[in-house]
Amino acid sequence: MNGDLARTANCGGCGRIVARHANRGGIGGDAASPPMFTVSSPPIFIAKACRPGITLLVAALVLATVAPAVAYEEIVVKDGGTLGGHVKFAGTPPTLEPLPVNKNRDVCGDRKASEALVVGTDGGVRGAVIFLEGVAKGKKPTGEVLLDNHKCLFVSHVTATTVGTKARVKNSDGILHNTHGFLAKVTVFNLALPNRDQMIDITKRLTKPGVVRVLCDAHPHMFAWMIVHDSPYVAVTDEHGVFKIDSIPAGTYKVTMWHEGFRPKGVDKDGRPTYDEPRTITKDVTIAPNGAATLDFELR
Ligand SMILES: [Cu+2]
Repeated sequence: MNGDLARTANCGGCGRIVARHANRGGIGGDAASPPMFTVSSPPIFIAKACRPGITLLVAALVLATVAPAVAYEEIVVKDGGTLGGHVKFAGTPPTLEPLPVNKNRDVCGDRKASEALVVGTDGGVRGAVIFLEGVAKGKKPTGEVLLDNHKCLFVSHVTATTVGTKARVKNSDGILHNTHGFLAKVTVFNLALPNRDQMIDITKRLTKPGVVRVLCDAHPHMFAWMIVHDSPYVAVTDEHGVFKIDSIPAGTYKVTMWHEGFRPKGVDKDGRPTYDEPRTITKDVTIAPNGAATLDFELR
């Protein structure tokens, strides 16, 4: 869904002005990763000329009056609040079949547990992503993401980062992994990692927010998700389903929980396990200055 929403309007018969809403916050987009949220920036008007002089002037005037899309701005957050909570599974979670390993069984073993749904004994769901939508100004991103090919699994199965924040892929195994990331259907990185402890920086590949589906081209049982957000207000739940996001400027926000699909649908032509679509739940929350808000989500 990285395509623009476009509409057209007549311009006195002399041409067309096309209004495009640049989509700067789209996460997901097709069958592989359905729409998750959309932040529409102000429309950008493009003149399509039949009389270039006039239409270009119109375009210039319109552009001068429309604010451009605003990038995330780092500020010192005064009296920021926190948002915490749980993601719990409602009812009895399905038991997922282990995934057969197609090669390198001497290193990987014969099968691996599916991590599409990981529910603890307390009902907490690991690997759900929580994010605040539309935060234009706020804290500086901290930390970095390291996606490790470790014992023929991606560690961690779900990671979250911010556009521009350092992110790397590592191979801790002594066999070839080929880490392949897709944003919708577009490849954003495709890395052959033949050597143990090899590391490749992908920071500059993650230029757009969205859900990056990560596969290993060598091992169909290996898959992961990397959520690239447009602000650092994003967190992944731990093994108890707990999350916490801090230094939030006071205000009211939409908060979305994302979780990958986990109801098995079979395997694709390469033998990769397939599951149903990811889920999202969006709620509103108000963060008071120095406040501590709580939001819980239920997955079912
Ligand atoms: Cu692999």
